[in-house]
Amino acid sequence: MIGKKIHRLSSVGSTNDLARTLIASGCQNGEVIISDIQTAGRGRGAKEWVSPSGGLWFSIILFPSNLNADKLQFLSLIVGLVMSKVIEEKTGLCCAIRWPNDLYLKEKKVSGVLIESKLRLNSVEWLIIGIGLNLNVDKNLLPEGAGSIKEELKTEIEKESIFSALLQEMEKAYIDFQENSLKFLPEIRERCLSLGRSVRFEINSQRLIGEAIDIDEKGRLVVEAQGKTYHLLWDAELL
Ligand code: BT5
Repeated sequence: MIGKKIHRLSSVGSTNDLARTLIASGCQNGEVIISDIQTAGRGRGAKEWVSPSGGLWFSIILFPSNLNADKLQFLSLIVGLVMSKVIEEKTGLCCAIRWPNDLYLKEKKVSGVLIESKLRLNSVEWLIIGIGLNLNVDKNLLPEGAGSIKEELKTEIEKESIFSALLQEMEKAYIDFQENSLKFLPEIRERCLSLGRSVRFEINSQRLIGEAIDIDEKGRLVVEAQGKTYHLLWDAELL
């Protein structure tokens, strides 16, 4: 189902934006948009996602039949898990999940996930999973703090084989996720670099420093700070 129809472009503003246009004009469950470059790639909020040539920039459109909005937070972590496992299988590199939506390779961000959705009451009418992976990207084209798979391996990886493996594994994980999202939790915890680390975060306009101790069954980051326990939602910003 995922990737049965793939829209391939050499350039687009944002694959997530094009996905929205396709949804508005009528498209099928599982359609995918991939582009060689994005001229207006987006992260969360108003943040820019730098998307030069060599990267893997794509979006998956899904129309879930019965998905509660509360589960979306978890989906972002599952996408990170799938990415981490496919990259490891194809390249031998072990990327860690940085809660809630990043992949890190040796302290450098190599991937980000942007999930956007439309809700009807508390159920998800559609969702777009936007994925960016700095695969064969030159370091000098990336922002400070970013890394790429190519820079680490000192060689290029065939993009198409990673892309098709990601679509395949994403489909399997999405089916499992709808049945039982909790089965992914142990592996997510294992690969999550945020756990056991000190985190700075903002809550109710207050800046706090605490220790991330767990990811709960809703995908929230559990942090202890100043004798209290906080369960952070995915729009929380780790500072
Ligand atoms: C993300 O946002 O990490 C989600 C990125 C999702 C990108 C995909 S590409 C396909 C689809 N179409 C889109 O338009 N978007 C999705 P966030 O957690 O808000 O992180 C954004 C921050 O990451 C920026 O403020 C930069 O600091 C940093 N950044 C920007 N470009 C980067 C890159 N290529 N690699 C690593 N870090 C980057």
